[in-house]
Amino acid sequence: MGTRVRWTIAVLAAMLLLSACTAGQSGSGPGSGSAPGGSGAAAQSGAAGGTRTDGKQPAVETVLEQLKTPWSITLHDGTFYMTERGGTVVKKPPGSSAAMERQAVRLVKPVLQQGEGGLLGFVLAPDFARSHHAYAYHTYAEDGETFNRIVLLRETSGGWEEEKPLLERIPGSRYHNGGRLAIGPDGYLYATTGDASEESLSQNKDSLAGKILRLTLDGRIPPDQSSSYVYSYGHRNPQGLTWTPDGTLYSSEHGPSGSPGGHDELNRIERGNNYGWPLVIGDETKPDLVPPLLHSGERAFAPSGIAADPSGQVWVTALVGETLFRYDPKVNKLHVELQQLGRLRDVLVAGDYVYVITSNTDGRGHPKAGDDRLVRFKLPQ
Ligand SMILES: [Ca+2]
Repeated sequence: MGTRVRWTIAVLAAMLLLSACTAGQSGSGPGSGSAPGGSGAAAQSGAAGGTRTDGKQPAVETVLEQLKTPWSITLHDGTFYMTERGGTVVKKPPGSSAAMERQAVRLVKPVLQQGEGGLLGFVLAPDFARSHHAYAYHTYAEDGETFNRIVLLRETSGGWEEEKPLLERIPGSRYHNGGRLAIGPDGYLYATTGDASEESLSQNKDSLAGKILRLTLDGRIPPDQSSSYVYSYGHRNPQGLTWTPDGTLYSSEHGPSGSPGGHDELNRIERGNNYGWPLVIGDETKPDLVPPLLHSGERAFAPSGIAADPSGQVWVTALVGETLFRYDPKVNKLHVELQQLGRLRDVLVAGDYVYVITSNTDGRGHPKAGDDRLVRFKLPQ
């Protein structure tokens, strides 16, 4: 490795450390965001972290400003729907003259916005144009405890109404609520859940915590999945889900807090697999535990939303890392594509553009005028 390349990686590591320090707690929970280390894993993560070789940033346009801790982006026929963690949905119809609307979400059990919890994942139903249905994942309090639930919503002229709950009492906490929803190519609803700060739950297949769940669109266990919603387990705090055009499912996941910290992961998800938390991290192996495709070594970049593009590249947002990465499955590497916007929460690829939302108003960032923002840039050819 040439001196210049080593230096570039050292600068990147220093930037990430600075981000971690100034941002306080990472998206991974208390105390995460450890110093870059010199271990073999960290050396690997230098390759994983990467940097742009051309030093350029894409030309970024702001689509919307003044979002309040946005969490997920969806798009239907040119209209954006973005959840805000406090419990609202921002709707922006197409056209520069169309005003954005902040929609109320009326739920039977109110959103609990605390720590990393709140109104999180949101996905429109495949028949949304006809049914006006969407699915949402949110934190709530019950019996003095914190949980998460997945609900079916319907859009009305007055905002969103809960139609029915699909799955409740998913363990929750101030930290590690997971929360991403996506509908797979198989037509089922997938959800990521965190370990709710109780590590042992991730290995307990009877618990809904620390899992990727799969359910029918009306909330039942899929007929091909024996007797459980659990699709994969051994996760800590996964927050990204996407499928590449070949049908491969990827998920991003926050690694441990404290020491050793970092070890954020990108995983290839297959049904029934055990992804290791809390038995192993990083390059550690044990029989029947599936290692990540790559991990961040002792640095934390706290990956959140991910999205595949038509060519099979996977775009990965990072909160602490304040970077949009592009993962190239052919070489199993992350490439830095976009920085300088602060914390990034979710990404969407649609048409010729990559859309990203920032998360600088979440209490761990440094909001600039206009934050939080939805921005876009041209998908590289
Ligand atoms: Ca793992």
